[in-house]
Amino acid sequence: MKKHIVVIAGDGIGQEVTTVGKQVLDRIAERFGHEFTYDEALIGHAAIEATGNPLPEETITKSKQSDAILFGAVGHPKYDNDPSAKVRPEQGLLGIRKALGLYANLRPIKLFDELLQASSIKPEFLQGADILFFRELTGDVYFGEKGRRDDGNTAYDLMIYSRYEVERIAVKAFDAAMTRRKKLCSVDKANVLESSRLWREVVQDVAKRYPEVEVEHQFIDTAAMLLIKDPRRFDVVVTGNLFGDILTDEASQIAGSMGMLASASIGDTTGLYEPIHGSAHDITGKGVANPLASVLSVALMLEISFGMKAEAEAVVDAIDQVLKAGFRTRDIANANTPADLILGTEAMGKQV
Ligand code: GGG
Repeated sequence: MKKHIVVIAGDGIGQEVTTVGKQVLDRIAERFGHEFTYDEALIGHAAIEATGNPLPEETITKSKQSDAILFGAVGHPKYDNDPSAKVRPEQGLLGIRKALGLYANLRPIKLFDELLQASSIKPEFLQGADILFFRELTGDVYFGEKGRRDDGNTAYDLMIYSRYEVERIAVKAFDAAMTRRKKLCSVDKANVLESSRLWREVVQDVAKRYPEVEVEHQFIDTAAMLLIKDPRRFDVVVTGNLFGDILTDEASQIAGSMGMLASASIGDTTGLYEPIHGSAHDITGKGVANPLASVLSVALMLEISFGMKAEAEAVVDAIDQVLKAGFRTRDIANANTPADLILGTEAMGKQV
């Protein structure tokens, strides 16, 4: 099969980890007889530096014309200490999701057996945990009206959802639940927020079409607690943009590290595949970033966008074998890991 992939490495460790992701794609092409061609495009701080715009038009055009997007990360510390900056790297990521209609963000929480000890959670509460998050990606406070009033002394971000937006992500989540353990947890804050009351109402409506799926509704605060207390109770979790952003960072600790969590953003057009981690400028250029989230994102791309299930399994199996052989990047190593098995980004990529 021939596929054209746009690589948008972005900022910080985005460059390092997508390089490994691309190497894994090349290896898959070689092993399975495919032809993958690539193009590169700018986003985030890198794009601001080059063009003044965090999401150049060319990046959108190239992305729309591709079969899939391999994405790295966006962000730069200089903006964190400058809250008044009008142009920010993150606008690139939010903008491309909106421009491509990528409303569903799938975040699988996969715990490799070998990493049971790497997790912050006790192994006895963890073994067998397997959760698929659906984070809504193009609505909520991220896209609602925002601004300042009272001479800048009052700020607001409107939390807004329409029935249509909730319904389409709910359908995706229910469809996925039907292929898994047929359990779905919808997370909201319906005891306080009107947008959450609509969210719950719509999920309840959609649930009627899926009588085989066992549905529960949890408030975000309870869900955050249950995720640590009893992660195995969850199968598919569907939630809004803000709650999903926060909850999946928390859930990454089930998998041992943020560096292990991949994501697929899907919707109306080309799928975008990226690690859930950000640009991590504290370790940029040191060659120590964990590339496995990027590699797992490649596995999602192969399966979801290209329908290459065997190829995706080969990638996940390769990671499994590398971990079984004892290799670790430093974020998933512990005090007992022999120093010669702690690898940098490039070396870990080569092992995979
Ligand atoms: N690879 C994910 C990434 O770059 N995250 C940084 C970021 O801006 N995240 C905001 C979001 O995911 O909504």
